[in-house]
Amino acid sequence: MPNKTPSAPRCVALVGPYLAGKTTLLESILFATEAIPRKGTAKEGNLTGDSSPAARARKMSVEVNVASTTFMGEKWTFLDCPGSIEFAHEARSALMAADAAIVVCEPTVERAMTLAPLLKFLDDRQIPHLLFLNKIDDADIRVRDTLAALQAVSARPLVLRQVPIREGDTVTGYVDLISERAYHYKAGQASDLIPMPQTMAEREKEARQGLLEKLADFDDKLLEQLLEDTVPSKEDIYSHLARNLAADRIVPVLLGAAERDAGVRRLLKSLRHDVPEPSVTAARLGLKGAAPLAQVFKTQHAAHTGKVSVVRVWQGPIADGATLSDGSNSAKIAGITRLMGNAVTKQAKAETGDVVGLLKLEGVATGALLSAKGDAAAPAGESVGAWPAPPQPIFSLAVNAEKRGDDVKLSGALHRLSEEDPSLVVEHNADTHELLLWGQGEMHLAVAIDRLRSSYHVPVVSQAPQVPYKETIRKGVTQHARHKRQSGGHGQFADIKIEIRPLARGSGFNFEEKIVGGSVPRNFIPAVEDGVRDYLKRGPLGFPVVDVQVVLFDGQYHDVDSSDQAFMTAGGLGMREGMPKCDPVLLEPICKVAVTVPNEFTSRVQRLVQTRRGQILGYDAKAGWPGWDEVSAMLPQSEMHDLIIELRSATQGVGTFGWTFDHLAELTGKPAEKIIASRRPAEEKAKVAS
Ligand SMILES: Nc1nc2c(ncn2[C@@H]2O[C@H](COP(=O)(O)OP(=O)(O)OP(=O)(O)O)[C@@H](O)[C@H]2O)c(=O)[nH]1
Ligand SMILES: [Mg+2]
Repeated sequence: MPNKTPSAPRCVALVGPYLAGKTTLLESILFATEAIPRKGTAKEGNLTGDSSPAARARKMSVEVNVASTTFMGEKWTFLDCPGSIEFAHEARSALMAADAAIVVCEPTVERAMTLAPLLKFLDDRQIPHLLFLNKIDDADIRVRDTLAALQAVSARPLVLRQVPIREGDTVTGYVDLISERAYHYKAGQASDLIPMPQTMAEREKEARQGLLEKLADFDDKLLEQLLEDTVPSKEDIYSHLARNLAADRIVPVLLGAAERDAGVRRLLKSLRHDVPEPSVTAARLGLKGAAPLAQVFKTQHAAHTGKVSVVRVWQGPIADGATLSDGSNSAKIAGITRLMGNAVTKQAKAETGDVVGLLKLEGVATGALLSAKGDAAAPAGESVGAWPAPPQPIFSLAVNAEKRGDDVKLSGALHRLSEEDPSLVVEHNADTHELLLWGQGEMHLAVAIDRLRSSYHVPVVSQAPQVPYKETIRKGVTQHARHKRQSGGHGQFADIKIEIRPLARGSGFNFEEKIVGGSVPRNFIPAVEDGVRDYLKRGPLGFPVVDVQVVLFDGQYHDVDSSDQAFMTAGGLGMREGMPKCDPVLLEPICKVAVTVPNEFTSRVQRLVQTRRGQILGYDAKAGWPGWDEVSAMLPQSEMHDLIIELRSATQGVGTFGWTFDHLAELTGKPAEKIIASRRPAEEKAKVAS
């Protein structure tokens, strides 16, 4: 029994690897708690979660699904999170609002690794979590082998709470290790209590002892009892479990098959016992402030309601029409909605513990801690309650509106998309003049691009972005340029002598003048510089020019015909004639990358980097990540576009990388020729061909 009836609704996030069965589990929970009359299935595409067109089309979750229900008189909200690593930020944001998490995973040894980044996040944030070993109906390996593989990636001890009963190849029920009762699964219903099968007695004793020993690691009294062979009471064991789970010291493991409703009611009962109340969670997160206090963990824009800020209410009540502030923006709530998959219903107020949508809080972002006066202190820095920063973008596409006139609409829509999902970043690249959409991978961007079309009615075309190549020169030249034109009235006259010189890599551009005796009058000198700078946008190879110095050292002028315009033209002319003689060379951007992988993949990653013209700088154990390495390398940016795709496929999806631009390096020979030819404008290509 729970020690006391919780005073407020609790919230649990369903997380875990891609396709482990989280949305199916949500459906089963809603069915078991009679929130829905019949279950949908992933196959039919009618689950309560995944009701958006994007999720249905892809048969996967692409955002958090929110649904509330009541179990044994207590209120619950479940946050069914997407499993794909590309939507991890969405899941992490939801985890910040939850009192506990259920990590749904499949009983496989090979894919245990895919849980590591998630478990690390949960432990770093001290989020109480239990494991639900789903698809136990399909499991062809022993639970203890799965558990051993999972233990290898969990910093906290896994505590098995049930052992499976097998009949032939299938798991048909379980023995609960605390009550020591045996149950037989029954589709769509609570499991049947059955007599303990004789074959199970030994396994049950051994597993129960294992459970007690793990709990005894955190309690001297229990340890003493075990040493004296005293059997602790059921109530004692329950309270040890609840206490250690709440403190994220242990990870209880339950078994089941969501699709058959097997083990789901048992799971709900243990949530009921063990999940901390919202006040405990708020204290863990360090969220302080007078009521009302709420935090936004998701932002949506819906056609019929406008902006929806989905919040966890840490201290209620919050009434419709109230004004809330995050400290810099305050906004009036224009409606409170209760969410159930895609269905929303209005309500007048929200209470402590609730998860609701607050409408039209303009200016308020995901992560914002809202209070009446905006004086609630949001935790920062290293604290467990600090809002998680979005991951660094690692994959990008250049996007264009399909229709020319849609450009303004597109930038508005992109702004909203990145407000909904801060792991989507929009960049106007100054070098390539492309509009870039950055995110976590192909699927992440494909879903965003779908949304542009379906929700914002801006169809876009996308392609791999251009690499911002540059060019420079390898030797200097002295160049004379004269611009002279006589055409009726005023003529134009400007004459300059310049020296063009290469500069050290990374110097950029430098203009100097060494005019003596006024051969070029002071007031015209800036015009010469303007003409030179204008030329630098596109050098002889067709790329922006860097690391060049131009010295204006002599020239001539005419009292009447000289002008700024004439000297500017002369500046450009001098460059156009001089630069091709300076041995121009292509420069390619090189990035410093730090690839993070489990160390069993380290050598594979090193080879991968090398085949991409990368230069390995070294590798080391990743700080704070036992069993993981960080491989540092210099990698040409042109090799980075699809790096994440290959890296994930080589590392069971868990490898990732961080990157920063490092330097420009000369690129010569065939690869350079190919790039230069491909960037030549169409008209020039035609000229070359004829
Ligand atoms: N055999 C079996 N299959 C299951 C069970 N639960 C879910 N599945 C199947 O697993 C697949 C994935 O189920 P989902 O519920 O969509 O998985 P998910 O974890 O929500 O997936 P993402 O949100 O995309 O990460 C579907 O084909 C389900 O039918 C189960 O208990 N047993
Ligand atoms: Mg799902």
